[in-house]
Amino acid sequence: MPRELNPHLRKKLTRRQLPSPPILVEGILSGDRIRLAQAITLVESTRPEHRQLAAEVVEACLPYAGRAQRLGITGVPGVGKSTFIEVLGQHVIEQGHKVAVLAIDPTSQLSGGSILGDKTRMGQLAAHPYAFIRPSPAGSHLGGVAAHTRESIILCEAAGFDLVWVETVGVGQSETAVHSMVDCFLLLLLPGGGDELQGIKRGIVEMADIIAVNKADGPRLPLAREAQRAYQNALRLMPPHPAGWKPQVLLCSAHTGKGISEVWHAVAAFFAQARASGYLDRHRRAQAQQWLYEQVNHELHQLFMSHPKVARLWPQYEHKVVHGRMSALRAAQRLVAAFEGQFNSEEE
Ligand SMILES: Nc1nc2c(ncn2[C@@H]2O[C@H](COP(=O)(O)OP(=O)(O)OP(=O)(O)O)[C@@H](O)[C@H]2O)c(=O)[nH]1
Ligand SMILES: [Mg+2]
Repeated sequence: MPRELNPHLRKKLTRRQLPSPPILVEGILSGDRIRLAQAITLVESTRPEHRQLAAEVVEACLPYAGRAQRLGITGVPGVGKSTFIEVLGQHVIEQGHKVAVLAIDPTSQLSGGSILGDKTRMGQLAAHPYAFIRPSPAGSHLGGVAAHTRESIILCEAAGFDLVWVETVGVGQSETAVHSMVDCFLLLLLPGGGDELQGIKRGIVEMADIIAVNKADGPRLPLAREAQRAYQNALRLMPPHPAGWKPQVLLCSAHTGKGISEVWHAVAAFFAQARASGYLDRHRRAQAQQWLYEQVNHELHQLFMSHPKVARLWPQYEHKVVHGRMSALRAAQRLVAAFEGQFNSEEE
């Protein structure tokens, strides 16, 4: 395996020698992609000393962030997300945009995942000076994904990317997290089949602002049209969109490039409507509130679990709860009391 393509190796190498926050911030603001990548590594780090430095970098970048269009792109494995992003990315760069792609990879923790494939499938885009592609492991904690991806979005915006795309695999819970940090949510579907056959969760369709049936080429075209009709009908039954937007179902082929510019038109139309209706601002404010809430949850959770007394008592209480000798409610109350220093008994 070529060394430079394995992001885990790269991460291990760079993590030890990350530059200081002022150097990172200066680099980010001047559009230096290496500094941006290093800052994201810092933001994703779980080491407590890194959290403080990460907060400093994010804080310094915040005044320069917020102006990008934030687009979530989701779809089941194999639907063609990477291929689609490669093509759409080049399309928007030709129009003068700069695009950052944050790909959340749920498989990467175990196996190195599809990152390797993505890097090669998005080869041209990855090499373009106006593009930045960053695969990130989904991590073990969902709050973590949300928090770190939000921070990474801010860093990308401060680095001058006017388009930030967050890619997820549409099978798990991380879509809800991603939905809470993007302005527009694009769902890629396969030709034919309903939700069950496609393996996507119902809620994900409801979150979509734009649906594109990919692989609408060759013998699959009739099936793609069928899927388009089915989802157009399904969307009619959904409650009205808060932006007054009519979610669209389009056809495209990342292979031939057909329909790709229409998808981009739909994204532009969505942003025009979202801005005009005031939805964009409202949505972002609500997201910021949620961010604070999640961040506090996350920090408290970390603090709680790393508290020495909690760590010591946890196995005892877990054992009792697992064997039905204590309710989870009572055990939780005891652990919280221990955390607050109000409960000293180590055994009962
Ligand atoms: N016929 C056809 N094939 C496509 C199209 N888009 C992608 N593919 C093929 O579908 C396969 C999967 O594409 P990817 O872009 O890797 O899909 P992905 O959604 O990124 O997959 P994961 O990263 O595993 O989640 C590849 O073999 C692509 O060449 C398309 O529009 N038409
Ligand atoms: Mg992919």
